[in-house]
Amino acid sequence: ATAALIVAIISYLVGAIPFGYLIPKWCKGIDIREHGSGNPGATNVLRTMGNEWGILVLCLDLLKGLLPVWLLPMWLLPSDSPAMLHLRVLAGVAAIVGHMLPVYLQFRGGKGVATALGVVIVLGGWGTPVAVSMFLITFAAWRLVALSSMLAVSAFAITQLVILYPYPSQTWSLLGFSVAAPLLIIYRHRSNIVRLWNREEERTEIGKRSST
Ligand code: NKO
Repeated sequence: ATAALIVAIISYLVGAIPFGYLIPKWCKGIDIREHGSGNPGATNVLRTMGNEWGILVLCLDLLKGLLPVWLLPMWLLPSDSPAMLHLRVLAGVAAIVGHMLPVYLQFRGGKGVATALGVVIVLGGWGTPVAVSMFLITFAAWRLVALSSMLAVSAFAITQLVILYPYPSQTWSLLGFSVAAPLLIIYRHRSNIVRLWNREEERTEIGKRSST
């Protein structure tokens, strides 16, 4: 129980580091909240500052999910502990919630896609390659990052459900995560859903830069 509390707090604080806000502020003096979609995420940084900056934020936000899930449970539990999976899931949820609701930014954070990708790279399972493939194929077709993100997390949830459902007693935490994280991420995209519905969502062209 103590290990769980330590993991939850540290993962939250790591997830809450708002790289999508800090990188534009530190490197160019830009307040990302006043540009593009206003979202402090990789897509909006790419849209506002260019490809290389977007990729930098993507990598940093991904590490916020990957490192806590990978390292903290490994340090705190013996490697054969049956609680390992549950502690990893807890770390993942805390990091994603930290990204979405960061203390450092009055709880106005990002949408959690890049951080969730970092989490599921460690948690593993077939959902991850399926989600990444779904993202790449639909992005190639439509260039709408928010739509591709929502389709990717939906594909993740469905794949994980189909694969884990026969083993509910060992994998209940991962099963719960696999449904809850995509729902949270889609909920964070509600402004994008309205724009997509009204055909106002901006397409993201890799290589071009919109007005700053
Ligand atoms: O500014 O509102 P915006 O257009 O920026 O941004 C919408 C966008 C916000 O997300 C991001 C991060 C972009 C990351 C792109 C790489 C995603 C690769 C595949 C994701 C699979 C995740 C699976 C997680 C399962 C829980 O959407």
